[in-house]
Amino acid sequence: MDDKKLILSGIQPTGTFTLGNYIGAVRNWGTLQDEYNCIYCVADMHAITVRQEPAKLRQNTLNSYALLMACGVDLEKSILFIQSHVKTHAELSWVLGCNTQFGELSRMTQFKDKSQKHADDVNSGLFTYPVLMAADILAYNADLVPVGVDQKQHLELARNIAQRFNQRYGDFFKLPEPYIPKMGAKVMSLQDPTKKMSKSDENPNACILILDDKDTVIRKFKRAVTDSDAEVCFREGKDGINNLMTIYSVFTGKDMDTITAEFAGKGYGDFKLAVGETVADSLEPIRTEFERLIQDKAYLKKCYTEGAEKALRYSQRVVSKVYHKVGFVDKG
Ligand code: ATP
Ligand code: LTN
Repeated sequence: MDDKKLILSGIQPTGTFTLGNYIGAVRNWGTLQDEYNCIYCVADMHAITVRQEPAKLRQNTLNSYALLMACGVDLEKSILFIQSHVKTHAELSWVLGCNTQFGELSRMTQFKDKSQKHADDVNSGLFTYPVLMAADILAYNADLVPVGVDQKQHLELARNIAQRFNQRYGDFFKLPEPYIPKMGAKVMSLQDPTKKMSKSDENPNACILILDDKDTVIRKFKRAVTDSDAEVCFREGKDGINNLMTIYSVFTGKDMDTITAEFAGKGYGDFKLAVGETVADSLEPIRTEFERLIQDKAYLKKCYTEGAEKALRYSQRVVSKVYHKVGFVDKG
């Protein structure tokens, strides 16, 4: 490869992507492709840390793959694959797990949250999941990892694991840096703007799904929880309005002062409608492209098969060196 920096990221196929996933992560995956070499995966192995219905997981995985393409991941420029198709991730994960402390994993806030939420199934995969995520990144010796702010702690752990490995076995891994967008790194729920917008929210009005149609998008924005004064301005304590302004700003490129001026003297109703229409119009081409791609199963299969071959070739070189470094006998 050339001397461009390498980007790696993943997303779980646990449902349809939300506007939070799109703004915080996936949208940037497309825009980074010219400046960097990019490798992206649908993290289906991560998804089974919580119970999944097998047929649904398979469907969600294919949908996620097609949706990433529809969101702008270009297979001429980037590698896009399904995580379980590339065995090096699990192989490296074992070695990295032997270089990760129980205490470090116990401190992961997502583990604490998810083990409370799924108290009947606190399985060891849920606990060691950040090690697999570190393996996803380190198997390619990636420089940068575009994610939303909620993944920052996992990324710090990946750096610590890499550093520990380097101390024990000699300098080898790069220390991956998070790439977190300045705007929209944490899109909030439309129903409770103190909480992150999340795929797994039970309230369907709390999140915009990328595949929602125009009327649905507008309806959800109209119902968004705001506050009792009527000024569209970005200020502490106005969580709902701040969130809507951030979303509007991301799609229009307008800064907060410009948005305030645009809606001076108008009510929240006008503002919510404008945000809804802007978002719906921006998502429309994605929905159309997704509908086209998901029909063509043969083409999708060709894409993810080639993606996995490229990813395997790349990561195999790294993982073979790791195996040698830790003292495994080289294969003939
Ligand atoms: P789940 O509810 O199943 O935990 P999720 O919606 O949190 O799912 P993930 O698959 O965990 O989504 O995240 C995929 C990517 O989207 C990650 O990079 C994550 O940081 C980012 N992301 C998720 N939610 C948001 C949000 N509300 N705002 C910005 N980025 C987000
Ligand atoms: N754990 C992440 C998804 C994910 C990821 C990765 C992100 C899996 N592997 C590698 C960045 C790099 C999540 O749940 N959002």
